[in-house]
Amino acid sequence: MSTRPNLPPLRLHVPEPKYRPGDEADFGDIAIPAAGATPRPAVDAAPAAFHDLAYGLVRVLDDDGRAIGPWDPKLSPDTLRGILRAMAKTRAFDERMYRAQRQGKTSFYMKCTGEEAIACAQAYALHRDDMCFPSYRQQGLLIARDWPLIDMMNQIYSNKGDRLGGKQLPIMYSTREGSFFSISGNLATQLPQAVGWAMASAIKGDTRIASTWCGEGSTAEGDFHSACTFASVYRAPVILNVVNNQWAISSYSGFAGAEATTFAARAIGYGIAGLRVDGNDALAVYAATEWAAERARTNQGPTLIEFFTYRAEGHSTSDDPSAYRSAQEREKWPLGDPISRLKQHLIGLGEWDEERQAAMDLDVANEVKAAQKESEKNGILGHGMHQPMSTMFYDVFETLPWHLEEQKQDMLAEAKAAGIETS
Ligand SMILES: Cc1ncc(C[n+]2csc(CCOP(=O)(O)OP(=O)(O)O)c2C)c(N)n1
Repeated sequence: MSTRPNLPPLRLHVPEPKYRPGDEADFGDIAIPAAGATPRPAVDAAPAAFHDLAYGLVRVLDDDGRAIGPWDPKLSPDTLRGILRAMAKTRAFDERMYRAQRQGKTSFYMKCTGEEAIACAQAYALHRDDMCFPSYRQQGLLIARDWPLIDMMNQIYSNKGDRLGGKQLPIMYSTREGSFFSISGNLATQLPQAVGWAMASAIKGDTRIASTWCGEGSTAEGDFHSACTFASVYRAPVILNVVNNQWAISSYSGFAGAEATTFAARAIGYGIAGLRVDGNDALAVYAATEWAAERARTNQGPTLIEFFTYRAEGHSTSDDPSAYRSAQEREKWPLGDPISRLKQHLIGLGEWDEERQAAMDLDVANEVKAAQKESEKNGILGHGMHQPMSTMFYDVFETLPWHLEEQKQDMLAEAKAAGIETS
């Protein structure tokens, strides 16, 4: 160590979350602009016009659930009810699959509680064939697109109905027909892939755009930088969504850079349009996505949207958040719950009431329960083999090479000698 007595010693700054288990949480210092206060620029505005938006917060629903300001997407009551239902169904699905993991029927599950507005309202704002490159926390996209729940559950159970042949960790869905790109466990890899897909769409003169999602923690990956650079340089028709739910497992957002700036503000340096949006406000989520989609569809280039939200539950079934954050944070979160807020809005319009809400909740719970019953007929964890053992060798390459064929034969011979069932 070399020290000069006339200079102050250097100190490393290590970010520390404000609240730890047992602390009283208080989010009073988070700047929350009033609903309706943020301007809505034209979709062809130059990225330089987005400076304030990248540090502000687009909000439509006020504290009383009224929609106000230039970002109000003016959706029909039917569309609002559709989004509400998709969110409720996503929550019911999460509850049920979480319980299935606790019952030992599957090895793993991840909920998106508190973040339902992001995937569900976005699914409504995108076209059905726009290509989605999600992270593992956008199950709401499939649910809002009415993808069969039983198909999702088959994947979670790795059973004989699993279209992925039991090869993937539960919740890593892949449905080409649902325009839902294969989820990968490696964080942020989907970002440059989405940009490349969008570039290909533009090269071919196609009309479809791409949309991709990652958590704020994942923005620290190098792939985030590659994606932004390519998206900006080639004006790729892509929406880059950063879901800032404040936590990356036990690391708070400060470790990904939130102490110094916003995630939306990263857009400025890349010359990309950047919006920062209330992620628990389904109308703001819809409006921002519709705006960004319109921008992409008219060749104005990419948009980076930060959705400011809160991960209300544990990171996954393998996580216990009470070990690293204050249990009070969820109830103190200033942007509330996305489902309650949209429900309140619809009631205020005279288009909904508590009775209909209760009936809808019961209905979606029954729908999820019925799908679960059907899916479990295809098998659950611990109830024997659901896929032929040789499945593991297929699709490593398009055709099975000789050395994998040899391994497969060896495996089958050993299994037979040991009396193990192989299909
Ligand atoms: C490249 C890579 N590094 C680390 C991990 C382990 N890991 C899985 S999820 C996660 C946290 C991600 O947090 P964030 O991006 O904020 O998304 P969130 O889970 O909050 O939705 C980590 C570190 C991984 N899957 N891939």
